[in-house]
Amino acid sequence: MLQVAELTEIKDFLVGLAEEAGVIISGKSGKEKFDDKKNSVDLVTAIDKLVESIVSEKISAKYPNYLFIGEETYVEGSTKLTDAPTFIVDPIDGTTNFIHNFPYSCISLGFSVNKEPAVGVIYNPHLKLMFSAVAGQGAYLNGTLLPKLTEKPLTLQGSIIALESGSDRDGELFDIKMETFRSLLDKNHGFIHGFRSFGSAAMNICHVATGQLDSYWEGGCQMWDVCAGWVILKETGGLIVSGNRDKWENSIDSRVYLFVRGAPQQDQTTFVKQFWNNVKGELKY
Ligand code: LIP
Repeated sequence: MLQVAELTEIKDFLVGLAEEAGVIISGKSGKEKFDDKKNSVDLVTAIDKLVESIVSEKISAKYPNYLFIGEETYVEGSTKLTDAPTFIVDPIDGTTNFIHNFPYSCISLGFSVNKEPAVGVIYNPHLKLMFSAVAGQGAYLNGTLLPKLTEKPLTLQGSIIALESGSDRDGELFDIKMETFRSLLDKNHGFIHGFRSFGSAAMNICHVATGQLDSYWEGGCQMWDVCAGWVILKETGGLIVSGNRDKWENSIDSRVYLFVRGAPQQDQTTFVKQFWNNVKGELKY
């Protein structure tokens, strides 16, 4: 069992790494050629790979006994998340934003133990937003403790929710997402105040943690997109359930998520049930 002191040291180390990576990310934003991954809206640049390589090397040098999973070296069907202490890293979350020089790309540095996020650091170098958390020790934005939002009322209709199209743009997954979006906005169904789509899972989760967003729903993103934000959100009283109906338990590698800001527990429960009533099918990955 890792002690708080070691987890805090890991957090501090990751903050330094994030700042180093941030210089590269902000300096190269909007200037890089890109390649397709699974299709022409699932993109990667040489900087994604460079930042992951730098981060991986420094982490492995300092913590040789812990494992590393990164977006750009992950091998589908081969790389497995285990209970072992593991760094889970997205070198540039919001790569499409990075390519377009839209200031919502960030580095997301997570650390899990027994598959539970224990440390999270997310840094947006364009907006100079450094989010960090150690499980049980609070979440911070630029060194200031973020409040637990357990008294702030929450309703579905009165919410703004982050919704992402993701990179699956045809077939059943796409149809379920579009029909769910419509139902949430429809005056005769969710009639929510609105949706936002920042193109970065990690930043979406951070804005839910601060209460600026009330919730974020996505299927298809991965453990490296959510690991760091997971612990940051939990430290502000947030709730994380499946993005599919009636699944109150979730895991960082499920690929289907509903993140809900801190609020009175009954409000969170009612919100989740009402949200699930608008989900138009089961997202399977
Ligand atoms: C992105 C996620 C986002 C998702 C995008 C993409 P990346 O991660 O943060 O939530 O909608 O499709 O997966 O690829 O920029 O690291």
